[in-house]
Amino acid sequence: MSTDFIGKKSSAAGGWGALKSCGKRLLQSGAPLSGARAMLRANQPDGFDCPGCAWGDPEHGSSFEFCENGVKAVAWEATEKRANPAFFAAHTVSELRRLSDYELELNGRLTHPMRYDAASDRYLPVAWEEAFAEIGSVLRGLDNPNRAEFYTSGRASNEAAFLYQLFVRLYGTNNFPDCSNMCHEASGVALKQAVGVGKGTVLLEDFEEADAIFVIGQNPGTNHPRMLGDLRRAAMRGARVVVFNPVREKGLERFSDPQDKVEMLRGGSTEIASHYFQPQLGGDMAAVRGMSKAVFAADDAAIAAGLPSILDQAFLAEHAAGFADYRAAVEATSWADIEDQSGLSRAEIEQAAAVYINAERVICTWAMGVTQHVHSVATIREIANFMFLRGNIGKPGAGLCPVRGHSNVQGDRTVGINEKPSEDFLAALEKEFGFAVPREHGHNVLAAIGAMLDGSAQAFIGLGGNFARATPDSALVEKALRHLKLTVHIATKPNHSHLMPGEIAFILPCLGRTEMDLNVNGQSQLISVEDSMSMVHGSAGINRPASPHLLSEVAIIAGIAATTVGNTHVDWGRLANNYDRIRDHIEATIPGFERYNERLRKPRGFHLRNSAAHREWNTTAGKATFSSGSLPEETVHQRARKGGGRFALQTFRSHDQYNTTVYGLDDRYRGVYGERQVIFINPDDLAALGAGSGERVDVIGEYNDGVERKAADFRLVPYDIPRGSIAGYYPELNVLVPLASAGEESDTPTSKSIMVSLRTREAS
Ligand SMILES: Nc1nc2c(c(=O)[nH]1)N[C@H]1C(S)=C(S)[C@@H](COP(=O)(O)OP(=O)(O)OC[C@H]3O[C@@H](n4cnc5c(=O)[nH]c(N)nc54)[C@H](O)[C@@H]3O)O[C@H]1N2
Ligand SMILES: Nc1nc2c(c(=O)[nH]1)N[C@H]1C(S)=C(S)[C@@H](COP(=O)(O)OP(=O)(O)OC[C@H]3O[C@@H](n4cnc5c(=O)[nH]c(N)nc54)[C@H](O)[C@@H]3O)O[C@H]1N2
Ligand SMILES: [Mo]
Repeated sequence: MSTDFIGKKSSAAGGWGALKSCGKRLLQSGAPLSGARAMLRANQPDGFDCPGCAWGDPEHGSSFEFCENGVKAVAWEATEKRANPAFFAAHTVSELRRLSDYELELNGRLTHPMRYDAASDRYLPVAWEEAFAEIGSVLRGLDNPNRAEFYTSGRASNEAAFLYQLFVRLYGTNNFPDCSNMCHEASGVALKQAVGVGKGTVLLEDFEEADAIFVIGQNPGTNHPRMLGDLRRAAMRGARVVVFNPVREKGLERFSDPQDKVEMLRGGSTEIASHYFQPQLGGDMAAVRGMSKAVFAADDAAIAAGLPSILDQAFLAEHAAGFADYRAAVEATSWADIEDQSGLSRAEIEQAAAVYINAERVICTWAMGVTQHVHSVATIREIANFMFLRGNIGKPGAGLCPVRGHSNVQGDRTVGINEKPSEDFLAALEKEFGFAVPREHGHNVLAAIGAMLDGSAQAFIGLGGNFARATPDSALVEKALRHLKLTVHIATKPNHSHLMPGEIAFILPCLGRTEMDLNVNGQSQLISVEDSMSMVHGSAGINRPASPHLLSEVAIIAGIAATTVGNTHVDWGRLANNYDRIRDHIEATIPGFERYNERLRKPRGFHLRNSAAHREWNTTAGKATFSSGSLPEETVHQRARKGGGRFALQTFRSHDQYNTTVYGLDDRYRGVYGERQVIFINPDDLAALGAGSGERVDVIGEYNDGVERKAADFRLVPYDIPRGSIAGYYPELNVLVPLASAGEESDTPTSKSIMVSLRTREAS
């Protein structure tokens, strides 16, 4: 394979490049001073939780961990630019729709509540009270509460999310489409089945004790940069880091820590991955099963040689269910099938298994490269199976670690954002607030889109996020939103979802995480969030609000709730005025939040107990439960390979974006500058296409539902990625993600398994 890949030309991840990029972003945000000041207080005991990713915060070392992309997230919010009424007066909504996501958000922070005026095709300022009254009146007027969809994006605090779900359930529905439906849903579903709790089982401290860390389908260098610090420390003390990723991601190869002065001055860097395997898209279940097969073979050999078993027999006997069936399923899977589906050779898989066997304590982390496929739930079950073999759960230095996306997506779920709530939780709500809670399951993201498309949904309320751009088949979703009777977006910056107004439409501007949240008496309010390690901690902004007209998310929800459901069961204003009272209700209804208000104010907050980490199994079998299904019949890569010039496409993030928020047009680690319309492709595939590097193509959707899907004019970039698999950026490629393709049991759009073909521009 050719070695002249763009990604390999530049040096290690992090380092001076990271510092340079931060400086640039701070200057561009127009807020170098408040941005820099704010940055110093991110993830500090007395500061705010970083609005970037959901990686945990260290206990020791008081200095905050430098994170390039955390700085960008903070600076982006602390911008001095304003999307104020003058901005909206100067542009019709149709004009604004022609801007890219990047150009749109560059206009800065929203300052006033705005209402859409169809006659002038513009958003005009509106008084808060008027907005609340009209929203309440439309919602009250719907003939059925299930006709409204209440979306949540994972930045909302525990307090805002709890109040939101309380309001929505009082209103009468469980329609909670949530960003996690597009994200880690499969992890929640699979882990619940396997270990009885849909969350990760490790703490940050476990990374200090692990002998091996498997990182599957995740790009922490860009998306969880602080995790690189933990991986680097692990690598430096000799732990093995085993990566499975079709793409050679630089942050996983070498990392130069901007906080390490010696490393910075010497221009040095630390090798992160001791082993880097490049499976085909969707090939991870086969790869993991292959490792289990190698573990069983090694175990047989050990026993034949009169040596002790290499399996954790005590764990299997005492804690596990379904082991014999799993072993039989693995034995029934041939190496030929494993190699074919994973795209890895038996030798490579055996090498990875050897690392596992030689480690006493193993952590496995994963993210979107695992969760956004058709077979994600089965794959995560397989990861759990593999980890059970040597008891790698519920002991120090070992465990399962789905690395969450949005900074509070996990917390939002914990406090009740769930379209299929548990009976225990509903009963607790009923008892605490004295109203009849709706029991009927509600809509997730795909069901909500379905309801909007078939006309049964009439209202959409978005607590943050960019629903229209983050979801699949963006063209269809746009149409669906515009047919609604009511659209309401609670947001910090303008985005494309706001430009698809329903008949009555509002944009309601809220405070960001970095800003001081003062109640009507001028007292500062604290919010709280939960990270990927189930640590719950407080967060208080320090910046002056972007506009005096902003309200907190909590206050906005309380305002809508009061006009929609009234104050009989809940005194919304009283709760909005003191978040401690909201937390008292959380404590009364959700296990694990005892003495919430007190413990929240401890420097690092508190840990929500994870039963599986204590080897208590709340599963049907009451044990750590093996699954024993067969491998997927066919993955997207296997189907694409059958001919017709088709490829398996994944959509991932560049280094300069936060989901649909595009900070800049560079992707430094992958060597792409000033553009986002690119497709990464193996050089041999490029040659086979008869195309040169830099050639422009249209990407054509090949999903078999008769819908024409096309993303026009993308530049081909040769890259270190297996033949047949290609990659490009989300959200530009969301027009190609079919609504009809969803994960089995998770219903997650399959953003990493898209079948496409490439058409050179002349031919189109
Ligand atoms: N700076 C920044 N931070 C973020 C975000 C952001 O956009 N910007 N987004 C946040 C959110 S919401 C989330 S969910 C996380 C996302 O964090 P990630 O999951 O790291 O996000 P992606 O960029 O989608 O990267 C997926 C990785 O999986 C690999 N991959 C794709 N398909 C496969 C496969 O089939 N098998 C394997 N083994 N690997 C595969 C890709 O090559 C890529 O390296 O990050 C969070 N943090
Ligand atoms: N093709 C493809 N599609 C994907 C993915 C993929 O990998 N590929 N990833 C999926 C994943 S993992 C996720 S999580 C979703 C993300 O989906 P969303 O969470 O819906 O999208 P974001 O881009 O994070 O939302 C950005 C907007 O949130 C608003 N915002 C920012 N901060 C705040 C705040 O503090 N409060 C409020 N109220 N609003 C705020 C701003 O107005 C900003 O424009 O996208 C999914 N879609
Ligand atoms: Mo996410």
